[in-house]
Amino acid sequence: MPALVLLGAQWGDEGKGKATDLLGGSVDYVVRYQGGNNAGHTVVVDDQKYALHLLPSGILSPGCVPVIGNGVVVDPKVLLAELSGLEERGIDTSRLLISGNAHLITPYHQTIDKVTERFLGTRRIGTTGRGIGPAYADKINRQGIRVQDLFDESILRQKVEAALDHKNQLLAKIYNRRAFVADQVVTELLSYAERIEGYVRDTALILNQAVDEGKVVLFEGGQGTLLDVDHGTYPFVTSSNPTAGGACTGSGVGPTKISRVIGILKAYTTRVGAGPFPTELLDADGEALRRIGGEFGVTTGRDRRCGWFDAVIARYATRVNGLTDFFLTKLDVLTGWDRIPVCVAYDIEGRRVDELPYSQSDFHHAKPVYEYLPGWSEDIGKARSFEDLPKNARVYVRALEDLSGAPISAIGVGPGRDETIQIN
Ligand code: 2SA
Ligand code: GDP
Ligand code: MG
Repeated sequence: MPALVLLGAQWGDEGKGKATDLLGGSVDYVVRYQGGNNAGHTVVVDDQKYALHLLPSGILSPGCVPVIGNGVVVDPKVLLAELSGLEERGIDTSRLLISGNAHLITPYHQTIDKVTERFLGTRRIGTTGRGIGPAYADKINRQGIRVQDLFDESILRQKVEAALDHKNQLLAKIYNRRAFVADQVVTELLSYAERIEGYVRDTALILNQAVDEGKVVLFEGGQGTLLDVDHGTYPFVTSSNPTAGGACTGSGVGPTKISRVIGILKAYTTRVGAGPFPTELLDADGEALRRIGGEFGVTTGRDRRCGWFDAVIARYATRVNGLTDFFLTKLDVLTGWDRIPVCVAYDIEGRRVDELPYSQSDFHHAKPVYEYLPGWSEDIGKARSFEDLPKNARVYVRALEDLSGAPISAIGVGPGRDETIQIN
């Protein structure tokens, strides 16, 4: 098992943080390959709750080297605050490695994210407001500032000035905002440089060497498959590639080195922000899933939209990621329903559709075709083997497995590290 990817199979918040942490003990490196502090992973260790945004979950496992790959966008202020927060709680953060090629989120990216959303009004994406999209836009536009730029003041100044030239006009003319002063931005960025420099390495080289030495490298996705800028519900997506291919471009490790791709799959569905969501529940069931499942954003605290399990999405995730297996999470949240609807296909204007439609209009019009599975009322929090689960919970798991197209190798029955069933 030299290198494996663990990613969200739905719209994010499937419980990736816990899953990564669970594997952390047997993993040598945990690598974030995309996104930034828009991610929010909650990990519960010994009744202590940790909310991580930018740092890889592996930071909580003492034997593991956490890595921020080149594909990540790093807000240096947030990075240092998150590191200090963990250090104050006794977590050793000295093992962290950061790619010098990762791009920086600067104060102007955050401002542009917020003003653009405000300007869009009802057409807004519902971003996390962390500057993610504008930072990636600058990267693709070749106007980005990279981590390594922090260590050369003259280059940093040139790049910040070039990046601000056009943005300041945009901010003033379109958004009626004050211009950013390049000098102030440079001074702020330089104030972070010294604390960050010690972590910066050629992470692509280190990771390839690690794989060649037989070390276990885990790539940890942020957000989820349906939020992927290429394969998700565009434009209601994030600006990076959480899907499996992103692990390669975002780290510099080639696809032939990856042998396992695990999709984290919630036993129901949630989404934060705007965009289509066929199984969304706007009734008491949706409210109950939110309350029981604690479905509130880790980063922004926003209510997550909740709905029943959608097997069309799970099958799509299996396909576009080449998933080898699933971890099914939050099965315990479904305890107590008499019967549980599962979306097996869509009805699109009278047609039954079994695969995710590539046409955005079709997807917007998709109505779920439900099959109803019998529920269970027993508390499953103490189950530690598949056989410990009540019969109807086992039926539910097996049905999801059949519908989703890949085996389920673990089941979450609670938020704690040990509240997990490993299968086989
Ligand atoms: P952005 O900020 O540009 O990435 O927003 C674009 C869309 O991506 C969604 N998005 C997310 N969806 C679920 N979870 C995310 N992380 C946080 C969490 C979210 C939070 O783990 O709870 O706290 O609100 C995440 N990050 C981005 C976002 O809602 C937009 O739809
Ligand atoms: P991530 O973004 O995919 O890492 O997920 P989040 O941390 O944003 O959201 C998942 C939430 O579910 C967190 O609060 C976890 O502690 C919690 N969680 C993870 N697995 C389980 C599980 O099996 N059961 C329950 N009840 N909660 C879980
Ligand atoms: Mg999350």
